[in-house]
Amino acid sequence: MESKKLILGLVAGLLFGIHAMAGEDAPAPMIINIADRSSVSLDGQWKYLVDQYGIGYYNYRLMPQPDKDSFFADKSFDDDRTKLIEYSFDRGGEMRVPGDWNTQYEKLYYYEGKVWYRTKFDAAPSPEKRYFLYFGAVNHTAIVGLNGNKIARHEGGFTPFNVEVTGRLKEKDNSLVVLVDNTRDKDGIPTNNCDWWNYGGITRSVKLVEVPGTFIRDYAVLMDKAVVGKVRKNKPAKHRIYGYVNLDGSAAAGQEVSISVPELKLSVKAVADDNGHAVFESVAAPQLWSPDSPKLYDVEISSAQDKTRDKVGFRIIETAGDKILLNGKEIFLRGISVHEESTTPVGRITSASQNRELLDYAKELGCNFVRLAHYPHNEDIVRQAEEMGLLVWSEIPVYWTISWNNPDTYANARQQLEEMVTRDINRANIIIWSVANETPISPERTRFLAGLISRAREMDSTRLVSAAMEKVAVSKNHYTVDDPLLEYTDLISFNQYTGWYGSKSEQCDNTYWEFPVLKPVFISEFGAGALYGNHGPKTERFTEEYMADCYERNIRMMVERMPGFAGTSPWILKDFRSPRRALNGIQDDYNRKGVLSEDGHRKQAWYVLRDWYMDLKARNNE
Ligand code: GCB
Repeated sequence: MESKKLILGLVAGLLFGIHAMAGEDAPAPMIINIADRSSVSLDGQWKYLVDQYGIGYYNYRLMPQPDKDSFFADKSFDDDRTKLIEYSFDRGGEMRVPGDWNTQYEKLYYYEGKVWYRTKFDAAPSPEKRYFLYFGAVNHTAIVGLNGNKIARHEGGFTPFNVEVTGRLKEKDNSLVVLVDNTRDKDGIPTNNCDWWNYGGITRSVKLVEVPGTFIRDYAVLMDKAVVGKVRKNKPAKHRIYGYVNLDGSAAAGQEVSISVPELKLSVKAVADDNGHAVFESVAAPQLWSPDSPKLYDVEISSAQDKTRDKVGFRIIETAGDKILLNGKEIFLRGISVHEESTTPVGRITSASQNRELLDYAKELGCNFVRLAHYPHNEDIVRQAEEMGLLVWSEIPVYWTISWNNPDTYANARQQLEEMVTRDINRANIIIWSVANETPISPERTRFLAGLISRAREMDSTRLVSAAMEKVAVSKNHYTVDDPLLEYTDLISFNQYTGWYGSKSEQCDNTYWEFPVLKPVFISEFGAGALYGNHGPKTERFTEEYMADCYERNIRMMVERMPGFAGTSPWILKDFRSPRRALNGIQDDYNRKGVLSEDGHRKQAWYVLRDWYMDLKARNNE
């Protein structure tokens, strides 16, 4: 019966392109605040084998092989040279985890495809505990095998997942094999066409996490914007503090959990329902989190067997007409867009100091906001930004032309959205969830995105939800945004490249804007390209002078002729790798729209932007 099912599954998989095979279950539900859990790091040098044709997975008929014949078996030619075993991880090269493979070996610079990773580790499993393998991110698809068997599959290159391995660990020499595949896919999220480097690999940390039999899996501690009771002069107002705790384990149902914020004298208990879900509410008067005063409170969540600590902030973000209000006060978002790419060496970010470097640049520019484009960035950068008082726009890689009619594509976009929101729901600095970037308007696309927006709101009603849309010409000098998605978003947020794509800088001077609805206008991108150190007339493309001039004119245009202008995140903090940039001697595989070069040199446009932001800051007494 089982084998019949398997055969049917295989046939269905081949016919309908369903990828998951036996043993490739979805990961366990996400465990959050992983840094606070008891864990062992599995980071370091792993063994790797490049597998262009998928020979470690398929047989020569391109049928998936049983685990024992696949590379998940982790055999080696050297185990028994009388046998024909045509691989050996021990003979493979070493690959750093976390890290992208493209920048670790020159021969892998352009490589997209399958790479096998293997590490070995000892463990001391206790029968009372449960164990999970946690992956911060693997780009793009990961199939995880432990001690010879595939156990889970995850799709989505920028969000964490964990796989339960309770009862599967040995004391010595556990073999952890991960098949990583970053092949671009027309039906994927992102799809096969985008403007950033498709860095492959186990790009974020891996841990073995130990939790009690019934443990606190995830939770939210949020604040309602409505004020409770009377506000006393010079005292913070009282608000409803509410949220949930999800317990995971056989003893979850009916168990009591406690949530406390000692500094606020808040201590509340709740009881989990049959699904382990406990909701709570209380009242407190927190000092609100803001860029000027990024106040965070220690929170402790405890259950019969488990306890976890976190830091949370409380803030109110809302819109009123065409204004964005933070804690009831109008705020202008002085932002910058950022890719998760380091300066020296250039590659996927793998350390807290690389995160810090980018955020320090943003602070130096005078920003109070960063757009973490175009996918969920690592958790540490969000947390550091929170401590530094930087507001965040966080987005999923629904970018350009997605397969809007494919239900699997939608399911994956929704899964990535849920993973992003679940991981970061307690981060006060995130004020905008974005579900898409520059997607072409059609009824299918609007249905797809409206579905994601409504899911984001269902999971979290304390933030704004939006998408980076596009402008459209009403007449030669007159632009608007005419997108049915505006009905669903909180902002008129869109990218506009006046002066760069399709026009010259002067175009900014006589471009006029008007919008069909009264909502805050947020320019999620504008910009121009320049090679650092390339000088010439301001009419010559890719000179610093052109870029600086284009910035100046854009800023003037937005400030003077864009009604409801409430903030911007120019494109982009630093030059970043992109396969779409083929102009040798100038681009050399880099998108040159950074106000910094790829290694952190300031271009003239940096100073234009910084002067504007510093001036705004001074005028607001910030
Ligand atoms: C955009 C995209 C961004 C690109 C940028 C560009 O509109 O959102 O991902 O990198 O333009 O440089 O063309």
